[in-house]
Amino acid sequence: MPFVERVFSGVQPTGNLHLGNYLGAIVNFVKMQETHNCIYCVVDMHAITQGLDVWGGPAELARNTREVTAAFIASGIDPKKHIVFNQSQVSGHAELAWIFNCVARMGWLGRMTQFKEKAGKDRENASVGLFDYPVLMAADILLYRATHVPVGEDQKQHLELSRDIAQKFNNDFGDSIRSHGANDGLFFPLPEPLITGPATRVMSLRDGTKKMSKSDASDNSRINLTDDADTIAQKIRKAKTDPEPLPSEEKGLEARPEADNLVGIFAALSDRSKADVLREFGGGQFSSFKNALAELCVTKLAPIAGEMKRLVSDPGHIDSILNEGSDRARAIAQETMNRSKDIVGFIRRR
Ligand code: AQP
Repeated sequence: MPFVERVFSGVQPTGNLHLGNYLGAIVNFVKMQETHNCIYCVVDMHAITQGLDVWGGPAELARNTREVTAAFIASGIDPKKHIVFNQSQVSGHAELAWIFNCVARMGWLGRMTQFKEKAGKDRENASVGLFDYPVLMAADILLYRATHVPVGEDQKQHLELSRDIAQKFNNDFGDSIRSHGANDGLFFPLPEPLITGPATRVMSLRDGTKKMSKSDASDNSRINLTDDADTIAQKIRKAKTDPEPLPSEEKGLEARPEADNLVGIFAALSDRSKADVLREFGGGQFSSFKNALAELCVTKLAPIAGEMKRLVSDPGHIDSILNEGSDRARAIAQETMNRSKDIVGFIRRR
């Protein structure tokens, strides 16, 4: 592989960070730090792609940006060893997205299920940014020529699009890439999605067929990273289940989405497999399993909530982390932009 391995991923500052974001993404961000150079981004430019009513306006955006940064750090991301920053501080994201806009095809974007879901029936009224979201995401990743991207299951299709864009850029500009020194004609890597663990798609606590989501109108559908111990315990107790006892084997979770979801959450939080969890709780009633799950959630999440609270109470400190991270990110981004511009044929000041 001709590329140095590098990890990139992002989280939108759209409020209500939840257990799905934590288990599907942030936990894996933390793990990847042991083996890779990592860049973790608060993607504030993505956050404004929906209506103001969704992202909440300027004051809310800044507050949420600091809160996601605090969640990264409270969960164990080290901003000294790795890079933590907010997207809008590095102009290369928007610049590379423009080049990629001219590489990506309308048909590719038209197939994106997240756009279809978020735009709903009123597509004419959706922002151009929402349609273009996956192209900006490709630029986020490839600006750092990242090779690995830890994400939840819902982002798989967008990652495939990033790979298509990288591949088409390499093909379209192959001769120019070679004439600028890359003999193999490859400038961008095809980034690999890392979708790992037993909770890559955490489902709503009210409906096991729906993804746990920041924008769900029911707060009881999700566990927010900022929830206190009582709220967490109450939400788990109220979580929808079915009347059957828990099965003893994983096969018994098929067609039981709520049970499957709760067992998956338990497994992910305790770093065990679902089979192992069922060996302990199989055959028992949901009530005792829920008590154990509530206790586990509180043990794992309450310290994070406490640390987040402490960190957001000092916005100056958070901003200095973001500024420093942005400086380091910009240095890498600048190199990619210079080379991309040369490859495309844009004249630049030398
Ligand atoms: N339910 C989930 N299970 C597992 N992983 C999830 N992720 C999101 N929801 C789940 C992962 O979290 C990372 C950051 O996601 P994002 O900032 O792009 O947020 P999102 O996907 O927009 O979050 P929501 O809650 O799904 O928002 P809305 O309500 O707007 O639809 C990503 O890696 C994502 O896969």
